[in-house]
Amino acid sequence: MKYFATAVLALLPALTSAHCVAQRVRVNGADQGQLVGIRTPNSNNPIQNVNDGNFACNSNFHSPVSSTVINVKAGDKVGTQWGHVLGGAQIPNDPDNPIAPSHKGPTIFYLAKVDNAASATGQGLKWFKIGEDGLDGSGKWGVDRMIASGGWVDFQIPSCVAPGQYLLRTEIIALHSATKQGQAQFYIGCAQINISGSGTNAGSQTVSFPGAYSANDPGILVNIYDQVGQPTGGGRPYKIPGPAKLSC
Ligand SMILES: *[C@@H]1O[C@H](CO)[C@@H](O)[C@H](O)[C@H]1NC(C)=O
Ligand SMILES: [Cu+2]
Repeated sequence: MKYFATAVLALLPALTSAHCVAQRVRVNGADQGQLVGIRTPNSNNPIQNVNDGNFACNSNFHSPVSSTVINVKAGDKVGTQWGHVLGGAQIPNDPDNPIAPSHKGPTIFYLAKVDNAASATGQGLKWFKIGEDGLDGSGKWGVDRMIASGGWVDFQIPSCVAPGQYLLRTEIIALHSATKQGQAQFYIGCAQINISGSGTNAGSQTVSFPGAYSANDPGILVNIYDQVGQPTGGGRPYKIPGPAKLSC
């Protein structure tokens, strides 16, 4: 009995904080290193208020924040890696790394043009969506594909994006409790990139963060479960929040 009680208690922290943080960037598969060119919060707790003042890029970052701005070409595939905690696993064979599998939902990338990606805060920027992966026809989510990729989410920088420095906002929305307003979990990180190329588009259909999402968006206040309680969407299409993504 004593052993059982101890084992249950030992599980509790993992059960109550099965969250994640973005912590690495890769360019065409080349890992740039932990905390290089990306701001990673100290806490893996999600934001749940869509009007949170730090909804653009999160807050309370590991210090020092990287001064690296990662060079990419328009058309490159850029990825960000999520992990349960900084470094990935919190315990050996951590079942909640890169994120608890219960945390179904979409993965999304936005860009915002800035003068200096190393020093720009996320505040007051005009964001445009460049990548999104929601629910597919077999009931699998962007988060399922992120887990299968070892925490990586990759999207292509559209070839028409204008050269210059940008913040890349990587986002996961975990919808396991989203049937109640205010219970969707937003995981957010911002990478610092410098895009080269000959494109001319620095965003169409731009949005502000906070501002772009509302608490009762159909992709935020939503039941993802089917009739037998599986998180497959129940055959209903899932509408990823935010504007349409840029198409060149
Ligand atoms: C951004 O890329 C351009 C073109 O390659 C380069 O000239 C410039 O120095 C880069 N800026 C930074 C901050 O890396
Ligand atoms: Cu969580």
